[in-house]
Amino acid sequence: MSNEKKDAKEKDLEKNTSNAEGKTMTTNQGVKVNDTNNSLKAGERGASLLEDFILREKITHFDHERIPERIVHARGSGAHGYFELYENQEKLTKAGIFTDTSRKTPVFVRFSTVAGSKGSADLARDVRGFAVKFYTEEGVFDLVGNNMPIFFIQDAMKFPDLIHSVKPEPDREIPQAASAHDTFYDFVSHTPETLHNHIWVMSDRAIPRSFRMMEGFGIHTFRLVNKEGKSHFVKFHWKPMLGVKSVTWDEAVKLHGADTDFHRRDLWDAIEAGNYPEWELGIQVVPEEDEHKFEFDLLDPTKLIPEEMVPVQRIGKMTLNRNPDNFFAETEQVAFHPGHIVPGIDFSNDPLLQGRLFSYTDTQLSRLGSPNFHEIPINRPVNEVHNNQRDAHMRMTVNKGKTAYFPNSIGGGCPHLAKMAEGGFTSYEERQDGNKVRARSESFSDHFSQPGIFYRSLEEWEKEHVAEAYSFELGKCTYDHIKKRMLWLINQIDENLAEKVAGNLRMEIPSEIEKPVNQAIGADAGSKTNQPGKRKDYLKNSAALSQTHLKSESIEARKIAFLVSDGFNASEFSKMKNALEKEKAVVNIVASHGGEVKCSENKKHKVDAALMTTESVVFDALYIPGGNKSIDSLMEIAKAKKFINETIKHCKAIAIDSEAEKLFDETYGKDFKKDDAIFINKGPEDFIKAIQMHRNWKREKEAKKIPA
Ligand code: HDE
Repeated sequence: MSNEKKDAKEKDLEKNTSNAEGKTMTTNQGVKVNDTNNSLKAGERGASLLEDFILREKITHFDHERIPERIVHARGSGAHGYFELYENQEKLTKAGIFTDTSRKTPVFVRFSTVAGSKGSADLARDVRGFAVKFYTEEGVFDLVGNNMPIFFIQDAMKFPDLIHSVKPEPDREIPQAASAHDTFYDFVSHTPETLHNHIWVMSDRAIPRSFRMMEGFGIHTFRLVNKEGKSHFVKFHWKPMLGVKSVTWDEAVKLHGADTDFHRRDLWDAIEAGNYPEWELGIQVVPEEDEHKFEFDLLDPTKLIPEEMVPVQRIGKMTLNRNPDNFFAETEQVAFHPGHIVPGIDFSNDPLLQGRLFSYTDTQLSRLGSPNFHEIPINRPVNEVHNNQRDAHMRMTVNKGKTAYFPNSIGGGCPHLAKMAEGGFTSYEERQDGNKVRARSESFSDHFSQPGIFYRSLEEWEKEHVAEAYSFELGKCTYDHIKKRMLWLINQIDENLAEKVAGNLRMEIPSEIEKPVNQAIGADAGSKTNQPGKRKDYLKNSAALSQTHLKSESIEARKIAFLVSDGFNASEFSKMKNALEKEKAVVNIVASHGGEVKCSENKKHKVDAALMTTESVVFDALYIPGGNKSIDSLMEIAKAKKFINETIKHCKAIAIDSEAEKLFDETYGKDFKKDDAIFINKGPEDFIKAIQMHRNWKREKEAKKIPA
């Protein structure tokens, strides 16, 4: 790429990149190395010598290669890109990224799971982190969000409890990256404020098809502040251009084995192929004077503002167009912080956000080992940094001059302070007046209404999946009293849902549970009870909560398996391949064997995956071209039939040519020939439309019976 085309951050990172192409190996001190395979010894069979500085340096560096993984969000994947604004938002904010439409602001994004370790599987049922670092001209702005619009707890004080409960149990260190265990449900069942985020985690949002197909949310209410100092409350949203899509739980379980890096690979491959993931940035704006107009408290992070009450305005677009050069240097060392804001953006008093403002710098001190983590290339702003902070571990900047204090005269008073006109940050002057209390507002105690709205807003198939997820998770718990508390709580959200789950567990829904319900906030202390009130049905449902609300026509980067063996029909194959590739889908030849496979015209085609090395769950759809020889040999392979059965079971689109029908008839396919997304001897058009739909959920009830 020519240097002019590179954005400010790319040019900045270049100062630290290194490329060994055509270069001689050296030690870290720059001494040329002749042998990196043998240590220095007293004779070929003699003892190693301590003086071997080349061995010592190599081994010492290796011994210290690991840094502590993030306590949460340890497993993540990153990408570079840029953000562009559609329209000047100066009425709301003075922030340059939201007022200057000519800017292309560089960003680095890291997606993550929360509970699992760095090496855990991508498809764990979990919240996904969605953290965006904007390298703006006025400094770094981090929007450190999740793929769900609410959080589990209302006060930062509860965060260690929440995380300790979901992490592997401390005696045996199991289960890894899974919420389905006793300690998590012990906590949840005693902490009803968790129920809203929890029901989202029970939905398919917790098992996305791709990072590219997730929404993102800033969660907390923030402020936008304009030039006149007027503030509006704001919630941030990311809306994916590919719509919101998920896999089924059965696929997620199988993907744990088939491809633990499924999401990481998908993001990387899409960007490499030029299918750049895109999201629109949306804002919900609430004028200060409307703060108390809602049935819930805007400062309560377990509540969302339904889009029916305050619409989401789309103000810009983010595109991810470049993979990192080095995972450790960029994705691992990137340090996000909700406290990294720029003039024009400010905080609200959300007690979870307020606690986060402390935690993120603190955690980098142990993870990255020094208060100089802002100097690590991926973290440093693209504008200049000048202040009187000095020294500490791994200081990179060589500060000139004698003065590291303010005020000074010896250094000419520099660095001097920014006047307001030069864009210095000033906090929004919110009036604060209150007694020091360790308490929670009564306006935070409605824990059942919004989970109810969420559940009622789902499509039938989504509701079914939620009931199955609760049943699975509680089915993994061993304590009956915990399950009973959970059933009672679910019943407060929705009676139908509770009945289904109780039926699966063969348990009764208790009519009472021991009080206090709200143990987590010390319900019996003080005069306030803070007990959760009864569910209020102030909104029947909110269409935006179902993942079907964001539609997309694109099949870009969808992976389509072409199942073949030698002798497959070349013309049918090419027609389908060309049509799918025109739509930017990715065609993979899955063959009875590895290496190459011959078509009916005796041409050799490179096999992308042999049946023995892959599984149906890594693909979005299946096509089987005709060719008797190919079909006859596939009929001999049990894995080919399993592949087809699973594709049917997971409600995916299938196209088969007429000669392949006999193979299909040897699978459960014979019972599904009238299905809306199964096409026998039809052109690619219908198949493409079915792939756009993602899944034919109408099939699910019957397809579930397939024992695959
Ligand atoms: Fe975080 N969170 N968090 N969190 N969080 C971290 O910071 C924390 C919360 C989120 O890709 C840690 O650098 C506290 C909400 C993301 O590097 C740590 C509380 C939301 C990431 C931390 C919360 C998030 C983190 C661990 C409650 C959504 C990954 C490593 C008060 C709005 C960022 C690190 C990345 C990471 C603390 C709650 C999102 C320990 C104390 C709410 C996406 O500082």
